[in-house]
Amino acid sequence: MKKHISIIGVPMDLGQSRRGVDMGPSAIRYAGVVERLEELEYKIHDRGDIEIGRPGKDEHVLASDGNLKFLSAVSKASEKLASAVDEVIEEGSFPLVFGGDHSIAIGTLAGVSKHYKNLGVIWYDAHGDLNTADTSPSGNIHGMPLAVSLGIGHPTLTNIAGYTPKVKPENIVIIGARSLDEGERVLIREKGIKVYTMHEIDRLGMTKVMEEAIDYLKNKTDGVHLSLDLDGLDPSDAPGVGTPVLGGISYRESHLAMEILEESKIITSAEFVEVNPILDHGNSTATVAVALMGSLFGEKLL
Ligand code: 6HN
Ligand code: MN
Ligand code: MN
Ligand code: MN
Repeated sequence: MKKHISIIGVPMDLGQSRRGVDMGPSAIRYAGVVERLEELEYKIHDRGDIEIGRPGKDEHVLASDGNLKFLSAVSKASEKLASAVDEVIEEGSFPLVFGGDHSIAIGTLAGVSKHYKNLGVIWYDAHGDLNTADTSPSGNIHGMPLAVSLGIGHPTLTNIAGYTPKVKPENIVIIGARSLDEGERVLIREKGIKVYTMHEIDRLGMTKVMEEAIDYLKNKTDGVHLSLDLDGLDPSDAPGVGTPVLGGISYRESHLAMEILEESKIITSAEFVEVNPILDHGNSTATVAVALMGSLFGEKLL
């Protein structure tokens, strides 16, 4: 019997400051994701896009809560996304979410986590996304979703889907970090969050990093969500992102990471975020995202 994947697009750009990332889901579809995954042993159900409310002309100010830009629009979209993801899991299908900026992980994790006692999270990203309104240098909610999922942050965000927290610090692995704000460093130390920075990736190699990450999560979790921010990759391989950071993970290393995850069979949900076709060279970043999904779902050359 074919396994089922359900695609949910989230054209969200209000979690950060550079317009265009709302077109990420279209760019990823245009890069041929459905056809690519259909080649594998999967039946694909594309549920289309979540509707994102557009804030009115004056609402930038109204919708801001101190240092949280567009709090109300982001919260509303997160609730809708959480319900959609919840439904997909109820149906026995694999949720595959396309961003949109990384603030959407708040909704994805809210929908996923209620189905697991001990959800693991692999956060593949140049950033920690562990800010709160108090520590954020930007007020952009896309820099906060991992903190929010730990139950740290504005209650409107931490209580999406009516419960908190979504994930325990000991069930998180961050991979690819090379840009952390001071408050994020403090939180990582305080909570003992496992982080493979670029230093460990260079030093140990991606194979060892992934094997360690899988060993770390395997026995203590009953499901693992992959949250892959395309800016985890080096900007030379993934230029179409809003907050690029030099010195990132290569396409080859990422491809290998996805293959190792596929072999481990631990991944139970996934999202690919921050593809911004306006900032891209051609549609290369969406194309990379689709190639990585191919590897994650078992594409083999021979
Ligand atoms: N992302 N740490 C910076 C901030 O504004 O909080 C950058 C966050 C980037 C978030 O790429 O998903
Ligand atoms: Mn991110
Ligand atoms: Mn990032
Ligand atoms: Mn390297």
